[in-house]
Amino acid sequence: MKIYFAGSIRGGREHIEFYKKIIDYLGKYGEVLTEHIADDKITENGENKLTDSSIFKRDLDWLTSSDVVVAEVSNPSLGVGFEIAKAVDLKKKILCLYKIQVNKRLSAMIAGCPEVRIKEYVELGEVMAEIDDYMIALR
Ligand code: 6K6
Repeated sequence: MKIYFAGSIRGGREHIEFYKKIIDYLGKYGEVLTEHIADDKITENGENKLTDSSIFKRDLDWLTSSDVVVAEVSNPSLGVGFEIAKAVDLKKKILCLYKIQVNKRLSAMIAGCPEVRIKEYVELGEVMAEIDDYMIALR
């Protein structure tokens, strides 16, 4: 199974530790095409070797070839929102993971999207259990 993991980069990197653990766990179910999302060297305003247009093309090719999209949406990110909308158009299976935070709420355009499965969580153990249920149901 090819898994496209989406997580905030220029939107902010404060949840990167969650991205690492989720990507590791997803490895149980298939190939994660976008492991670099959890790379500490990719900072929100750091230099990138690739141009923006080559990142856009490469990521859309990966998204198109994926079987399932898992997005960590705790941090608002234009790129992740775009990828989710594109995944909906491409009729991908989509699981969104949102860490419950004081005085914050997930965008209604994600929370209200009928094609997206949303899991709101407090602890990572809940995420792992959700991934197990979701991935086993896809088999
Ligand atoms: C390095 C430093 C700044 O930017 C970079 C390299 N940028 C990216 N590399 C790989 N994927 C990217 C990059 N920028 C955006 N993406 C894609 O959009 C990823 O697949 C993420 O899921 C999503 C993040 O979007 P933003 O808007 O938070 O950057």
